[in-house]
Amino acid sequence: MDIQYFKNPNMNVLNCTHYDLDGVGSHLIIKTIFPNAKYAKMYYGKDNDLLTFNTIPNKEQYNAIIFTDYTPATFMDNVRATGIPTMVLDHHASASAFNDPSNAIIIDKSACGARLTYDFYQDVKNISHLEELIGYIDTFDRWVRTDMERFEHACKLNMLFKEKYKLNFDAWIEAYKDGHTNLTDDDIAVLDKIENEVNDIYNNLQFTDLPCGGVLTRCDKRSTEVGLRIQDSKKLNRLPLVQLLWAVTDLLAVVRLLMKRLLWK
Ligand SMILES: [Mn+2]
Repeated sequence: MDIQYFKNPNMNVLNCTHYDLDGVGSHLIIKTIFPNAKYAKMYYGKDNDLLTFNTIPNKEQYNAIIFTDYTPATFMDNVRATGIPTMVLDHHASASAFNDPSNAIIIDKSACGARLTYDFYQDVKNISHLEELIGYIDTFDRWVRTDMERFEHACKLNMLFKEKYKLNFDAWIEAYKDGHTNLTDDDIAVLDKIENEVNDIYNNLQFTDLPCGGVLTRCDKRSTEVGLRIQDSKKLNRLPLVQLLWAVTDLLAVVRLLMKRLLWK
Protein backbone atom coordinates (compact mmCIF):
# COMPACT_ATOMS: atom_id res chain seq x y z
CA MET A 1 0.00 0.00 0.00
CA ASP A 2 1.51 3.30 -1.10
CA ILE A 3 1.12 5.65 1.84
CA GLN A 4 0.82 8.60 -0.56
CA TYR A 5 -2.69 7.28 -1.33
CA PHE A 6 -3.84 8.80 1.98
CA LYS A 7 -2.83 12.30 0.89
CA ASN A 8 -5.51 12.64 -1.78
CA PRO A 9 -7.69 15.46 -0.39
CA ASN A 10 -10.71 14.38 -2.44
CA MET A 11 -11.20 11.17 -0.50
CA ASN A 12 -14.11 10.36 1.73
CA VAL A 13 -12.40 9.68 5.07
CA LEU A 14 -13.37 7.94 8.28
CA ASN A 15 -11.10 9.01 11.13
CA CYS A 16 -11.03 6.71 14.15
CA THR A 17 -9.24 8.70 16.82
CA HIS A 18 -8.39 8.63 20.50
CA TYR A 19 -10.96 10.38 22.73
CA ASP A 20 -8.51 12.83 24.35
CA LEU A 21 -6.95 16.22 23.47
CA ASP A 22 -4.34 14.52 21.27
CA GLY A 23 -7.10 12.61 19.49
CA VAL A 24 -9.23 15.68 18.86
CA GLY A 25 -6.11 17.60 17.78
CA SER A 26 -5.41 14.82 15.29
CA HIS A 27 -8.96 15.08 14.03
CA LEU A 28 -8.60 18.84 13.64
CA ILE A 29 -5.80 18.16 11.14
CA ILE A 30 -7.84 15.47 9.34
CA LYS A 31 -10.89 17.75 9.21
CA THR A 32 -8.80 20.60 7.82
CA ILE A 33 -7.49 18.37 5.02
CA PHE A 34 -10.78 16.49 4.46
CA PRO A 35 -13.66 18.84 5.39
CA ASN A 36 -16.25 16.06 5.10
CA ALA A 37 -14.35 13.56 7.24
CA LYS A 38 -16.33 11.69 9.86
CA TYR A 39 -14.89 10.59 13.17
CA ALA A 40 -15.36 7.80 15.69
CA LYS A 41 -13.93 8.05 19.20
CA MET A 42 -11.72 5.22 20.38
CA TYR A 43 -11.12 4.44 24.06
CA TYR A 44 -8.06 2.40 24.97
CA GLY A 45 -8.62 0.02 27.83
CA LYS A 46 -12.28 -0.47 27.18
CA ASP A 47 -13.68 -3.39 25.27
CA ASN A 48 -16.20 -1.44 23.22
CA ASP A 49 -13.82 -0.07 20.55
CA LEU A 50 -14.48 -3.05 18.30
CA LEU A 51 -18.21 -2.64 18.88
CA THR A 52 -17.93 1.07 18.06
CA PHE A 53 -16.02 0.22 14.90
CA ASN A 54 -18.45 -2.51 13.84
CA THR A 55 -21.47 -0.26 14.30
CA ILE A 56 -20.17 2.65 12.20
CA PRO A 57 -22.84 2.84 9.48
CA ASN A 58 -22.16 2.62 5.74
CA LYS A 59 -18.44 2.07 5.99
CA GLU A 60 -18.38 1.12 2.32
CA GLN A 61 -18.80 4.82 1.42
CA TYR A 62 -15.27 5.59 2.66
CA ASN A 63 -12.15 5.60 0.50
CA ALA A 64 -9.91 5.47 3.54
CA ILE A 65 -9.94 4.72 7.26
CA ILE A 66 -7.36 6.72 9.17
CA PHE A 67 -6.60 5.83 12.77
CA THR A 68 -4.94 8.67 14.69
CA ASP A 69 -3.37 8.51 18.15
CA TYR A 70 -4.76 5.00 18.33
CA THR A 71 -3.90 1.55 17.01
CA PRO A 72 -6.67 -1.03 16.64
CA ALA A 73 -4.29 -3.58 18.16
CA THR A 74 -7.02 -5.99 19.20
CA PHE A 75 -9.11 -5.76 16.04
CA MET A 76 -6.75 -5.10 13.15
CA ASP A 77 -8.20 -8.16 11.37
CA ASN A 78 -11.72 -6.70 11.56
CA VAL A 79 -10.43 -3.44 10.10
CA ARG A 80 -8.61 -5.25 7.29
CA ALA A 81 -11.75 -7.29 6.58
CA THR A 82 -13.56 -4.14 5.46
CA GLY A 83 -11.21 -4.05 2.46
CA ILE A 84 -10.94 -0.27 2.85
CA PRO A 85 -7.39 1.14 2.68
CA THR A 86 -6.33 1.87 6.26
CA MET A 87 -3.59 4.02 7.71
CA VAL A 88 -2.47 4.26 11.36
CA LEU A 89 -0.63 7.28 12.80
CA ASP A 90 0.10 6.52 16.43
CA HIS A 91 2.76 6.93 19.09
CA HIS A 92 1.63 4.68 21.96
CA ALA A 93 4.50 2.49 23.13
CA SER A 94 2.06 -0.40 23.56
CA ALA A 95 1.54 -0.40 19.78
CA SER A 96 5.24 -0.40 18.80
CA ALA A 97 5.14 -3.99 17.58
CA PHE A 98 2.61 -2.99 14.92
CA ASN A 99 4.92 -0.48 13.23
CA ASP A 100 4.82 -1.41 9.54
CA PRO A 101 5.33 1.63 7.28
CA SER A 102 5.10 -0.47 4.11
CA ASN A 103 1.49 -1.20 5.14
CA ALA A 104 0.78 2.41 6.18
CA ILE A 105 1.05 1.69 9.89
CA ILE A 106 3.26 4.32 11.49
CA ILE A 107 4.03 4.00 15.19
CA ASP A 108 6.49 6.72 16.14
CA LYS A 109 7.09 7.55 19.79
CA SER A 110 8.98 10.75 19.03
CA ALA A 111 5.83 12.85 18.63
CA CYS A 112 2.21 12.82 19.76
CA GLY A 113 -0.56 11.61 17.44
CA ALA A 114 -1.60 15.12 16.43
CA ARG A 115 2.00 16.04 15.59
CA LEU A 116 2.41 12.87 13.48
CA THR A 117 -0.81 13.75 11.65
CA TYR A 118 0.32 17.35 11.18
CA ASP A 119 3.71 16.25 9.81
CA PHE A 120 2.11 13.76 7.45
CA TYR A 121 -0.34 16.28 5.96
CA GLN A 122 1.61 19.53 5.98
CA ASP A 123 2.66 19.14 2.35
CA VAL A 124 -0.94 18.52 1.20
CA LYS A 125 -2.33 21.88 2.30
CA ASN A 126 -1.01 24.89 4.21
CA ILE A 127 -1.90 24.05 7.81
CA SER A 128 0.86 26.11 9.44
CA HIS A 129 -1.74 28.11 11.42
CA LEU A 130 -2.26 24.94 13.48
CA GLU A 131 1.41 24.25 14.22
CA GLU A 132 1.66 26.15 17.50
CA LEU A 133 -1.51 24.55 18.87
CA ILE A 134 -0.31 21.09 17.87
CA GLY A 135 2.98 21.86 19.61
CA TYR A 136 1.17 22.55 22.88
CA ILE A 137 -0.83 19.34 22.48
CA ASP A 138 2.47 17.48 22.04
CA THR A 139 3.88 19.11 25.19
CA PHE A 140 0.84 18.01 27.19
CA ASP A 141 0.35 14.57 25.69
CA ARG A 142 3.98 13.50 26.07
CA TRP A 143 4.23 15.27 29.45
CA VAL A 144 7.26 17.34 28.39
CA ARG A 145 8.19 19.23 31.55
CA THR A 146 11.45 20.83 30.47
CA ASP A 147 9.85 24.28 30.14
CA MET A 148 7.39 24.51 33.03
CA GLU A 149 5.69 27.66 31.82
CA ARG A 150 4.99 25.98 28.50
CA PHE A 151 3.87 22.77 30.20
CA GLU A 152 1.46 24.65 32.45
CA HIS A 153 -0.06 26.47 29.50
CA ALA A 154 -0.48 23.14 27.72
CA CYS A 155 -2.24 21.78 30.82
CA LYS A 156 -4.64 24.72 30.69
CA LEU A 157 -5.52 23.95 27.07
CA ASN A 158 -6.22 20.36 28.08
CA MET A 159 -8.31 21.51 31.03
CA LEU A 160 -10.39 23.72 28.73
CA PHE A 161 -11.04 20.78 26.39
CA LYS A 162 -12.31 18.79 29.37
CA GLU A 163 -14.12 21.44 31.37
CA LYS A 164 -15.22 24.14 28.95
CA TYR A 165 -15.87 21.94 25.92
CA LYS A 166 -16.80 18.84 27.97
CA LEU A 167 -14.76 16.60 25.62
CA ASN A 168 -17.10 17.58 22.77
CA PHE A 169 -15.09 17.18 19.56
CA ASP A 170 -17.29 19.35 17.35
CA ALA A 171 -17.43 22.25 19.80
CA TRP A 172 -13.67 22.15 20.43
CA ILE A 173 -12.84 21.99 16.72
CA GLU A 174 -15.16 24.89 15.96
CA ALA A 175 -13.38 26.93 18.65
CA TYR A 176 -9.81 25.95 17.73
CA LYS A 177 -9.91 25.66 13.93
CA ASP A 178 -8.10 29.01 13.79
CA GLY A 179 -5.24 27.46 15.77
CA HIS A 180 -5.24 30.04 18.57
CA THR A 181 -3.40 29.14 21.76
CA ASN A 182 -4.05 32.24 23.88
CA LEU A 183 -6.65 32.26 26.65
CA THR A 184 -9.83 34.29 26.27
CA ASP A 185 -11.41 36.09 29.25
CA ASP A 186 -13.98 33.32 29.44
CA ASP A 187 -11.21 30.67 29.40
CA ILE A 188 -9.49 32.44 32.29
CA ALA A 189 -12.74 32.56 34.28
CA VAL A 190 -13.28 28.81 33.76
CA LEU A 191 -9.68 28.04 34.79
CA ASP A 192 -9.84 30.32 37.87
CA LYS A 193 -12.91 28.51 39.09
CA ILE A 194 -11.15 25.14 38.77
CA GLU A 195 -8.00 26.45 40.47
CA ASN A 196 -10.05 27.60 43.45
CA GLU A 197 -11.60 24.15 43.63
CA VAL A 198 -8.17 22.46 43.52
CA ASN A 199 -6.88 24.85 46.22
CA ASP A 200 -9.81 23.97 48.46
CA ILE A 201 -9.22 20.24 48.04
CA TYR A 202 -5.44 20.55 48.46
CA ASN A 203 -5.70 22.67 51.60
CA ASN A 204 -8.02 20.14 53.22
CA LEU A 205 -6.05 16.96 52.43
CA GLN A 206 -5.26 14.64 55.31
CA PHE A 207 -1.80 13.05 55.09
CA THR A 208 -0.76 9.88 56.88
CA ASP A 209 2.97 9.14 57.04
CA LEU A 210 3.87 5.68 55.77
CA PRO A 211 6.68 3.49 57.11
CA CYS A 212 8.28 3.47 53.63
CA GLY A 213 8.81 7.22 53.90
CA GLY A 214 5.89 8.23 51.71
CA VAL A 215 2.51 9.57 52.59
CA LEU A 216 -1.01 8.34 52.09
CA THR A 217 -3.78 10.68 51.20
CA ARG A 218 -7.18 10.44 49.66
CA CYS A 219 -8.68 12.53 46.92
CA ASP A 220 -11.90 11.71 45.11
CA LYS A 221 -12.05 14.74 42.82
CA ARG A 222 -9.52 16.48 40.56
CA SER A 223 -6.93 13.89 41.52
CA THR A 224 -4.60 14.69 38.58
CA GLU A 225 -4.35 18.38 39.45
CA VAL A 226 -4.12 17.70 43.19
CA GLY A 227 -1.44 15.07 42.56
CA LEU A 228 0.62 17.56 40.57
CA ARG A 229 0.20 20.11 43.35
CA ILE A 230 1.49 17.59 45.89
CA GLN A 231 4.47 16.69 43.72
CA ASP A 232 5.35 20.34 43.32
CA SER A 233 4.81 21.30 46.96
CA LYS A 234 7.89 22.05 49.02
CA LYS A 235 6.14 20.69 52.07
CA LEU A 236 6.44 17.12 50.83
CA ASN A 237 9.71 17.33 48.92
CA ARG A 238 11.66 16.74 52.15
CA LEU A 239 10.25 13.24 52.30
CA PRO A 240 12.49 10.64 50.63
CA LEU A 241 9.63 9.25 48.67
CA VAL A 242 6.19 10.65 48.14
CA GLN A 243 3.65 7.98 47.54
CA LEU A 244 0.36 9.41 46.50
CA LEU A 245 -2.64 7.21 46.47
CA TRP A 246 -6.11 8.28 45.68
CA ALA A 247 -9.04 6.05 45.98
CA VAL A 248 -12.74 5.88 45.46
CA THR A 249 -13.04 3.81 48.60
CA ASP A 250 -10.78 3.35 51.59
CA LEU A 251 -10.66 -0.36 50.87
CA LEU A 252 -9.17 0.26 47.45
CA ALA A 253 -6.56 2.51 49.05
CA VAL A 254 -5.56 -0.21 51.48
CA VAL A 255 -5.32 -2.82 48.73
CA ARG A 256 -3.13 -0.56 46.63
CA LEU A 257 -0.96 0.26 49.62
CA LEU A 258 -0.45 -3.43 50.39
CA MET A 259 0.42 -4.14 46.76
CA LYS A 260 2.99 -1.36 46.69
CA ARG A 261 4.57 -2.57 49.91
CA LEU A 262 4.73 -6.13 48.63
CA LEU A 263 6.39 -4.94 45.43
CA TRP A 264 9.04 -3.05 47.36
CA LYS A 265 10.10 -6.09 49.38
MN1 LIG B 1 -1.47 10.66 22.34
